[in-house]
Amino acid sequence: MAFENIRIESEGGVVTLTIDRPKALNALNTATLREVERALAELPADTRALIVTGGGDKAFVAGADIAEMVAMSGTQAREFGALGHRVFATLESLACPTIAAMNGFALGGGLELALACDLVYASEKAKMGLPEVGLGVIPGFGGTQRLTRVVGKMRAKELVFTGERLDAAKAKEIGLVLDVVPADQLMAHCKAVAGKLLKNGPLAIAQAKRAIEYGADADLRAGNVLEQQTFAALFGSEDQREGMKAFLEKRAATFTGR
Ligand code: DAK
Repeated sequence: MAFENIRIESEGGVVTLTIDRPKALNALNTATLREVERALAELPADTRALIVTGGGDKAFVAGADIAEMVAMSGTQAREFGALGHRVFATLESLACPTIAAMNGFALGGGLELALACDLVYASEKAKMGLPEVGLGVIPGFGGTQRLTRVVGKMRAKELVFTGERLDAAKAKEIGLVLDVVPADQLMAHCKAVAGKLLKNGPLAIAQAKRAIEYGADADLRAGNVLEQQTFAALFGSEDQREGMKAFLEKRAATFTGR
């Protein structure tokens, strides 16, 4: 698959998707979002983890593309917003875990992209925020919703109303990123996390992700029903038999994802 604005690399079940328009600090325009959409639809069947990062040495993603948005009509903005929402929802719904390796500026749509990933790790030089109100608009790719669910309503309001840019340490303090690592160790760190996931049953991780994702937006009783169903759904799978047999036989499990 040929792409102009992104790169896809795959190694041992870990796919790395790099938004790669360093001249525009990896800003998301329609063409880039369409390429991400296509890449997600065409992920290799054996993908066990996806790492999302930015090309060049400055930015993860500096936002939606302001040069493309400046002259949009309301109808075009609706289409652009729908595309972004669709792509980020697809990313969020992947069965495999997704990791944002936030290697620099993650502003506007860039932070929204990270927020659609399961786990976010930042380099020490990452800077993030939702500065859209300074451009006369509001976050349009899910930022008002996903940020609120991660950091709470009041902190989300502060960040969206002020458009303030946080450094990585402050972002970690408020739970917006999991860990902060030196820039030259970020990818190794994310790959090491992916390596830990690879040892576990992919079907189990997929069901756990589903229970947490859907359960987080449900009331406790509905969430617990969902957990019971996803738990039961794993029984009878080859992975469940293999995982438990391997424990009893005191050996490492070999999971097939079936
Ligand atoms: N869009 C387009 N180009 C961008 C860009 C962006 N978001 N960010 C940077 N660039 C371009 C710059 O224009 C510059 O291009 P040239 O002048 O070289 O042609 C190049 O990248 C390098 O940027 P700088 O020269 O500015 O680099 P600096 O190191 O000086 O500054 C910076 C880095 C990240 C602080 C600065 O570039 C910056 O402030 N960038 C804009 C950040 C930003 O405001 N991001 C939020 C974008 S708004 C919606 C849908 C979506 C959204 C809203 C509504 N609807 C459907 C309604 C989402 C909105 C956003 O994400």
